[in-house]
Amino acid sequence: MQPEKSHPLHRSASRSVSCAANRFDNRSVSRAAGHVAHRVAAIVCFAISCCFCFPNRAAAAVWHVAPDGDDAAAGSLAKPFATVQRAQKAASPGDTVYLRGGVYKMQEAQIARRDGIFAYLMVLDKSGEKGKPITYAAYQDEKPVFDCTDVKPANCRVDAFLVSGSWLHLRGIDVTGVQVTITGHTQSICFEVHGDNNIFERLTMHDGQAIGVYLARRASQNLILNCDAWNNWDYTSEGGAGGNADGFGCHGDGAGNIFRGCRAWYNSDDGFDCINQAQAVVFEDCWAFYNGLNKAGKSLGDGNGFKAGGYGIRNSNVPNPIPRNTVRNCIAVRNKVSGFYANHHPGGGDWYNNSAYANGRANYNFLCHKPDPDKTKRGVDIPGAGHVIRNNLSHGTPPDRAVIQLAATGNQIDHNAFPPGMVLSDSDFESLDETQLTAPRQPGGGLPKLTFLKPKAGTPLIGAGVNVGLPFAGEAPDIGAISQSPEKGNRN
Ligand SMILES: [Ca+2]
Ligand SMILES: [Ca+2]
Repeated sequence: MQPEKSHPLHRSASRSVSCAANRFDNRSVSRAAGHVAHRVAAIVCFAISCCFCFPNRAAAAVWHVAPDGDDAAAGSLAKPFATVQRAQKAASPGDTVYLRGGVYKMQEAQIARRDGIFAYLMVLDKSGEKGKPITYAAYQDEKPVFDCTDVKPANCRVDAFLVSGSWLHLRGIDVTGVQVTITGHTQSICFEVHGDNNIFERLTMHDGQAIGVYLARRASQNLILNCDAWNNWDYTSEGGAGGNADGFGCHGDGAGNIFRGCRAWYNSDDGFDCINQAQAVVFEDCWAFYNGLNKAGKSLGDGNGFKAGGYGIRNSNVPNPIPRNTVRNCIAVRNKVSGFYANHHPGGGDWYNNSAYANGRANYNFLCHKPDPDKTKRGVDIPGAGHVIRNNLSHGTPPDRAVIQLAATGNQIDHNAFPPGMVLSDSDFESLDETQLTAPRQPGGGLPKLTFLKPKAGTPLIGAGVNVGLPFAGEAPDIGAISQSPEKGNRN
């Protein structure tokens, strides 16, 4: 078995053999000659060392996996492996594993690890290193599809991928059909993440019963970039209520996780959910729409666009300090219940430059919770405080549903387009064509360009915001997630 380029381990072996040979040869020469010979040998040995001891990072190995591959093959482009697990065995930090396009029809016999009720179909537990990630990427513009429809281990929670390794970069992988086999409370997951410093890019997770990307345990410093999760509904469990399939979830105790440029729609529970996240998380340039519903419009689970908080209804295990989450440049449209939701969070959050349109109960809902003083029973719901709310817009709901459950004092609220201070009309926007939200991504994976919810020139939204630390051109940023001028403070 040979990779396409020399493997670092092979190069180390060459070095030790060469140096041992030089030491042996020097024994038989005279002292004077030996001195010269020793110097020559030292130079030769050093030269060999330079060639073989310090592998050039650019020479990292490349491996290939294909649906018609063979795990006994070399893993080359011409003779690819069949499975991700085999490629992981071969890969070292700095290496790239290319996944050829086509359907990988996963089977129950391929489950890599079982642990109690958990069945992990593929486990990425070998880490890269800082500056030398192991990359698992779609080959060129091909589309590797991991179809998990046939993987139905009885009474198990199913993960398509468990990523417990760190310094990994996954790009361009499609996961579909992940199953739920438990009829009570449970969840299945497309990508469960326990590691740190990973990048999850251009992953697509759809038409299954599972959560898309789910960060848990010590997962920290992960970037979830330009991923899409749609049409996920856990119809097998809890009578089909659909209360567990979110698009994206962050529920660990690690810091520094960022969701950027991701879309979630028609997921049966919420679009983005960090109810159990103990350290601050950032959602930016993300879109959530039609969550809590299925394509036919059936009402399913919770149905919030961004459930950006939690803990408040608990009497124990509330993190200290309470995490302060950030939601910026995000869009929430026609989610069943709330577009942007604080979800009983006991502290405030930072909400900048978001746009909410026509969400079912409210565009913005800052509901908080006052615990029971004796902590023996559920406390009472109260309006939220501690928030900083700037440059956001609300449209498409009755005025009394634009912003709800916000305390009259204790928040910093300014430069928003909220009624009654500013009531927008349809004519303030270039377009209200929601179909733009599901348009194909740009070639590099960026979100499609929108005229939907984009303020028209001359409207009161232009230049009416305040500097919140995001880039903008001109005197002041625009209000909302989509700027009239692309360079004016958002990346959409
Ligand atoms: Ca739920
Ligand atoms: Ca949820």
